[in-house]
Amino acid sequence: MTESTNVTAISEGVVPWPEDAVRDYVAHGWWRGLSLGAELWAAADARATHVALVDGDVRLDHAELILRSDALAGRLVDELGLVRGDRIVMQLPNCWQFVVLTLACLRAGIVPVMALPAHRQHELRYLVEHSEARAIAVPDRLRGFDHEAMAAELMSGSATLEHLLVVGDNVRAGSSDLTRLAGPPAEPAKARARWDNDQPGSRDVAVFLLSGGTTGLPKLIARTHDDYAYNAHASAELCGLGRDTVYLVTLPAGHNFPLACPGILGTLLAGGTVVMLPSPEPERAFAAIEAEGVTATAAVPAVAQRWLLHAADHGATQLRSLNLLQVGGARLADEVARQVRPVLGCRLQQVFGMAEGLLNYTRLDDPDGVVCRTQGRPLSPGDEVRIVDEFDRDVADGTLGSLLTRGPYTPRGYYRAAEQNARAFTEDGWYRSGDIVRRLPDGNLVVEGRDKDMINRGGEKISAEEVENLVYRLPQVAQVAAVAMPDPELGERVCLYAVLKPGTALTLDEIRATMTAEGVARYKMPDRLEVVDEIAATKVGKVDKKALRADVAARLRNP
Ligand code: OOB
Repeated sequence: MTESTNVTAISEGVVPWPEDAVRDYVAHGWWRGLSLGAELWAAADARATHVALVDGDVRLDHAELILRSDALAGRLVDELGLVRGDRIVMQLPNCWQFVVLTLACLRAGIVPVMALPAHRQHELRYLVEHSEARAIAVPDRLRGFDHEAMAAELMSGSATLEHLLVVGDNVRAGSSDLTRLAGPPAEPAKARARWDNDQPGSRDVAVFLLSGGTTGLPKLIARTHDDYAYNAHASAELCGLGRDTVYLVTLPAGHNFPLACPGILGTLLAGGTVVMLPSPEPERAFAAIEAEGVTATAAVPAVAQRWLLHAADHGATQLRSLNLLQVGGARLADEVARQVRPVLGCRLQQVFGMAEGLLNYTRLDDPDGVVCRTQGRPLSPGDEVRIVDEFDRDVADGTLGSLLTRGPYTPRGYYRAAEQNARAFTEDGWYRSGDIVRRLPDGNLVVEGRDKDMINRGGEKISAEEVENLVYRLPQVAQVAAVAMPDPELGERVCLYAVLKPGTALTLDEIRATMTAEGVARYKMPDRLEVVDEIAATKVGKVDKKALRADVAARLRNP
């Protein structure tokens, strides 16, 4: 690490890019040697009195947003004793405090671990342990669930957690009131000067994203300031974001897509306005689009479909300001893609991305055939993509193969995961995305399937292995396999095949009850159970998931 003077050591457990790649990324100007904070603050200074962030009645202009973030950064250090490099597990819904806390972390070099609101003890305990987090940020209650109590319980069993930051009206004794901590500073000039003179290094870890997960437990992806700033900048440029952009967040804000593709960070870097809404429920989303003059937003296919249905019934006049609907996270059916422009009256962009890095976008000026039938092409000229057969040999364009990738915003390994890295990355640093794709002559990719053991439930990724490990805890289970079954709304849901021990019985409800008692996120719950005498195996004796997927699809067709 020699190029920039503003560099501190990459922390232990983070796989660095090799020196020659770094030189290349710097030489092309993709890596700018700046912290994300420095970039965001410069953008905000140029747009001081323009609205930056809207959440219900709360409206912060760019100057106020960065001032509060500076103040919060100071309080995290002074009042909580956090230091650069510490981690905070973030489990906040889409609210203004999410943005202020994220910016505060970027500014102080504290690393947010982006959990999802749907996570429960099972997931959060692991994230806290693996990241050795010293703090966790949660809402008090959300959708009837007491996150504050859950986090307090986690804290009592954790060797590292010391601080519980809570967003809510009645923050309990022992918790820190994040809304207060994120309030305006008493001495604005001081709050800011402190960080202007003390920034994290550009090669330092900026955020930990969660992998979609194909192994038992989710992996952490260390995204650095250089790489994540480029991710957000280049995406904002490709998507034509600018000062007039009003970007609506309805997907969970900690997910890479709404966070930085171009999402919250890309919009703020462009000097635009971010509107936070807790859910993509069409009635509220349409009303927010109309009220705030939203110009761009991101959805998963299941949400796009709900919006199309809602617009078919209620019209789309509320969407007049909307120019761009990005859809990604799971495969968008061509028929659904074709309806977007006529029914919603806005442009569609398909996004095929991953928290691990590589982003593919259809371009704003692509013809309808490309926008409706492909998942786009890589964002950066620095993105390297190979499509290979089972022996890692390149296949010809038009032929199906597995996608491998490297590039300026695709890290070369997961955090503290040597064993998984040996499987998920080639020796020369290519990430095995596990997606089966086809490259068209014009360079656009079509996602045709996957060879990773994951279930994509409406964009929420579920590791089959994780579900299987949980089900194996039930004493009745001799063998179990989790596979995707087709679902008209969500694309896929979880189906279990189980062989039971002689003389025992088991129902889907019992499995779900056990998983709930273990504190597993609800989206991972199986929706169907097939008790069988034997589970199909391949020639080499592995569970034949392809056969099981075909079996459940056939059962659904002929019930
Ligand atoms: C996004 O990120 P993750 O990390 O939740 O999931 C990545 C995986 C991909 O490997 C692929 O299997 C699937 O999700 N996927 C798609 C897709 N977009 C993602 N499969 C088919 N078509 C698409 N358009 O999902 C993500 C991250 C950034 C931007 C957008 C999505």
